[in-house]
Amino acid sequence: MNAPEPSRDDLYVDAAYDMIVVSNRLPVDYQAGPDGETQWKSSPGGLVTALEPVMRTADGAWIGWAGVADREFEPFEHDGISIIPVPLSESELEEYYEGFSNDTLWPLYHDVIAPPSYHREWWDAYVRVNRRFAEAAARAASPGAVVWVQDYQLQLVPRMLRESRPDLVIGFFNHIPFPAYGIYSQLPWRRQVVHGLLGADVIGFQRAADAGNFTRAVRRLFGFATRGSVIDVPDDSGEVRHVVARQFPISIDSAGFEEIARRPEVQARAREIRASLGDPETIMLGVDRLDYTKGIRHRLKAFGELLRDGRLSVQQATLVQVASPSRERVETYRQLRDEIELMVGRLNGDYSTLGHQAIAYLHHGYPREEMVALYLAADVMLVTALRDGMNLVAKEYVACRFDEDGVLLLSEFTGASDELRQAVLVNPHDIEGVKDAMVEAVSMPKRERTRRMRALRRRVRDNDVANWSASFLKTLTGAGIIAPGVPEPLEAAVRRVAGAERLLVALDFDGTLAPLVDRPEDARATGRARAAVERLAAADDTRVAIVSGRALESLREVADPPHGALLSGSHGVELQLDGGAVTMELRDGELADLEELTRILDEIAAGDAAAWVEWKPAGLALHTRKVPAATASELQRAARERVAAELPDLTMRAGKGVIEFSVRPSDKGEALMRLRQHAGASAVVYVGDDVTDEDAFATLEGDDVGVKVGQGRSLATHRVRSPEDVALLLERLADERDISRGAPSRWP
Ligand code: GDG
Repeated sequence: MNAPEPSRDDLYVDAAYDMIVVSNRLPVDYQAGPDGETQWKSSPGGLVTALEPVMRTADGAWIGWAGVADREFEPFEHDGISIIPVPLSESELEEYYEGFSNDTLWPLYHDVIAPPSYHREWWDAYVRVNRRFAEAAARAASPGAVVWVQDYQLQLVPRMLRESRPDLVIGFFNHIPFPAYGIYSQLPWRRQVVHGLLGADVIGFQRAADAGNFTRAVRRLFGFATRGSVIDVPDDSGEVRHVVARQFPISIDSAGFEEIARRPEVQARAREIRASLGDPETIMLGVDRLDYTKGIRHRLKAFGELLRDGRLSVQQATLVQVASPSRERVETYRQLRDEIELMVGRLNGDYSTLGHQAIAYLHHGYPREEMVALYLAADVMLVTALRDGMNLVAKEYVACRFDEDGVLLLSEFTGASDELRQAVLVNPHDIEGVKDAMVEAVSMPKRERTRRMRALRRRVRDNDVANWSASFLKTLTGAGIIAPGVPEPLEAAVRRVAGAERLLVALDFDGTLAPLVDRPEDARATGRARAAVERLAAADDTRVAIVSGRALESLREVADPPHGALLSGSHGVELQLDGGAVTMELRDGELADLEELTRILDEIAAGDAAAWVEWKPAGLALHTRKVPAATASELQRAARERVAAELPDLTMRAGKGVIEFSVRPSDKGEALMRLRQHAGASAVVYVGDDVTDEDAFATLEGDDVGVKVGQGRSLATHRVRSPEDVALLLERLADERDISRGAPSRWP
């Protein structure tokens, strides 16, 4: 098959998302309803909050496991985000998740605080499950889409995806530490894992030290050249890809936490908590998943010794320890729970009085409001992790303390300690040091507390989770989160190009002038875009062209082009210039191919009532946008395979919910060059959202302006978010054009 871009010849797409997040767990929890029906509840974590705005504007999908084994769920939509569940069997849950992820990688990456177990069957399951996630992403991603893979459970996904979909932009973020090579090298599959990660374009870590450990592992295992955060990764053909590996410290929705903290009922609850603990002078708080990395034992030991030595008394200080249940089927975690509960029991037995408890131990999860009330009630927050990627609890405590009070005691072995330098920093292995730090925190004067908390708060406020995702995506795509409206650099480019003697404004239609809709016949340009296009088309020195993959006839119907507009349909096979429509004549062989293609696609489209075939002068398109995802993928695969076998010379294009075959290759780039020549244009503005618009962007030069609508890899130098913003851009262009030729502007 002759693909217009070699990298896309082997690609099939059944849904079409421009932005995909892949994580082990979905951001929703499955619940069986009262009558056994399926219900979904959001599980709002930091990651969801960070990515929600991006996902909504970018037509995003989230791929992950729904949290129940041996169940398959169809894709669905939840709160404006498309959710694509990936199934796991009970044995995969044991081997891939509890085994390899949580009993091999987790302890290894946390500096072998607990001994990692190495089992070959677990590794096999890890490979199998990673492949399943990669395949789901490959099926769902639109051409050139951005796929962002999360965390250590899915380290092989970037490479697997790159192999099946080289057109994608692939990011990976590791939420946990990456260990020094001396430790990492224990892993029997150390080469495969690093090779898997190197499939990404950008590999993000929490700390600079983690990124450094990773690049050193790359050098030791593969000998690839590295310069700062850039790694040169040669592919099979010897060509070099530049992979970026660097730190992007994650954060929290700090404004969201502060908002909860300011609610009167949450503050009342904080007072109630204090009173229920017998109004001690100081409340110390620990909040952790019950995990051996969190240093809960070290904290209890230090606190117990302070009580024993009489440096603190239970009237003075109570420790509240929330240990939320975690990984309870993994043996190390069961043992840890027993040990901690034994310690708490002993300490309470030894030191509690009837009126004052030494330790309030809570083995539950709590709603976020209750957590915030606890943060407000706590005079001292204890974060004593032995190793922690970041530790969000530390940042949450700081975000909640709008009263600029409270002391954060923070382990040097957390990622957070790189940023939160004004905390009381401790080495949790040094029990004497932790004891001294606890006493220092308890007795710290108010002025000192305020000074430190103010600085900490500034840090957390300035680097919140929205900044984190924006900076990662910016490194990944060069675009990041696209600002609403017309971004300033684009405004400047518009002002420049508006001075051109003869300007051609060439616009894609679907997804650019018109929002995408399920039924192509329903697509219409937004009112504002249409009005701006009319204004531009009315001027003598400006030509407007609409450049579409649609057949000319269908384009005329939906676009209702203004008088004098030039049109290009069927990816440049049909043109309507001033003398009327021109279609390339098909040769006999091409006509025969078209007939054969019609027969094949009609047969395939009969497989689902919602599938349909669109006729084009030099090809056919099979539309599956309204077909359920699983069937759509089958139909597209069938079309690809049969056409490849029976009509191997045809050109294939995959778009959003559509797969298209042409008997005559042509593209929007060629169309744009003919239009430019016809219009005698000295400069061009081209706006488009689809991968087929890339051919047009590739022809731009000099002061020409290329604008990509939405996310995804692009040759265009500017971006806007949506068709609504395209309308604003065209209005600005019409205004500037008026100004540059001295006509009165509509705006002062
Ligand atoms: C991994 C890395 C990295 C806890 N109990 C309850 C509850 N939580 C919330 C906390 C916090 C989150 O869970 C825990 O985040 P941490 O960062 O402290 O730790 P991990 O779970 O180990 O997370 C870590 C993180 O990924 C992000 O990249 O920072 O280093 O190990 O948000 O508030 N929340 C509620 N009830 C609870 O009982 N509502």
